[in-house]
Amino acid sequence: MQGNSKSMLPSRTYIIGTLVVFILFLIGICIQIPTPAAPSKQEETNHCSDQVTEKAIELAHCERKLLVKSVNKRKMALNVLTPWLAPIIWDGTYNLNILDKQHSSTRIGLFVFAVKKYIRFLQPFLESAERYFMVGHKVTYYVFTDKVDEVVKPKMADGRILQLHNVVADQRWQDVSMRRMEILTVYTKEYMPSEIDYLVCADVDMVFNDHVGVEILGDLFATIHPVFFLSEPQSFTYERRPISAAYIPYGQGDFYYMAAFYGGKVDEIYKLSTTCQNGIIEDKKKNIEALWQEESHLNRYLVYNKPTKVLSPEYIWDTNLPLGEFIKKKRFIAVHKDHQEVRN
Ligand code: 4YA
Ligand code: UDP
Ligand code: MN
Repeated sequence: MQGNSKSMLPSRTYIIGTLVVFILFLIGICIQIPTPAAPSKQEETNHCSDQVTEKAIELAHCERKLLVKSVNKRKMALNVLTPWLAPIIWDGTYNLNILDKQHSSTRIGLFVFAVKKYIRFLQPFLESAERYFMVGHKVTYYVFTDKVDEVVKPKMADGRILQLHNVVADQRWQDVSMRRMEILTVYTKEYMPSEIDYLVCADVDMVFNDHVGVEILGDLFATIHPVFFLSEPQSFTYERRPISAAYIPYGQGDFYYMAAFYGGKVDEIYKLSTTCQNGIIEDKKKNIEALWQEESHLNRYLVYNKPTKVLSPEYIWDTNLPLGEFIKKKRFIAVHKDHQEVRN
């Protein structure tokens, strides 16, 4: 028994020998494979920020993913790219650090009308813009009003300019709203080219409620209407009468865009406003008006001139709307108003 078991155990010399060979083998590996250099500070930071970005994207996509799962509707607006490969900007789809650096010398205009009773919306609009709109960038506010004397200038950060301009007060609210296109044709041609790079056009009856920055900028961008972002195109409220210059046939059009927030490079907004204004004039000659005034013309323009960037309903929201729990950042929200009262 003893002899047997002894013969099965390896001898001490054998064990030591194996160990020596193994150690030599390890040393060999260490010599052959150079140890990887420790990551540089820059690499470490990049790696770290990649991880943070991934996490942020994961969290930000959560609401959108839930929405994708829980509604049985058209989901095109929930994608992050349009069929023509323009980005759709949802929270978490962009890296602001990179974009802010790219735009360190970009000059941005914010165009807004505050005519007649809508002057009451101007102060909260501008104050909220100081807090959330293009913070840290060069901004010029282009305010058009019939009440220049009543404008309360907000406390503005460095690099921000307020321009006040007089504009006629049309009687009908529809005409006030459409007048914006005419003014745009003039300013994007005569003044803005030497003053700004990008122009953002907004309704005044809104407030910025969360970050709105350079992630929105592109040659031509527009915002998906928060009421129609899950709707089928046949229910979009496009102008459907072929007689109007804003006519969009059934079967065409990708999104219903809202005229309360859109923009682009100055020369792009010159082209856009000129086309829309010509359409408005053509319709007026025929004694017709598009269903949603300049918004109808804007939508027609964008069917045939696809925006290079599309903003999700995060960029125009109304807290009266359903599904708000899925919209993580409500960046620009409607101020609730008595339509009848303010328009009279
Ligand atoms: C505007 O929306 C405002 O007049 C509304 O008060 C609201 O803020 C809306 O925008 C988001 O078809 C509780 C929401 C009821 C929404 C009704 C539909 C209207 O849609 C139209 C196009 C125009 O875009 C109007 O501007 C828009 O109403
Ligand atoms: N507007 C204005 N005075 C008016 C009517 C309209 O200044 O009497 C401007 C204002 O900038 C407003 C925009 O035109 O935000 C569009 O009109 P409104 O906001 O009433 O349209 P809605 O968003 O309710 O469809
Ligand atoms: Mn409005």
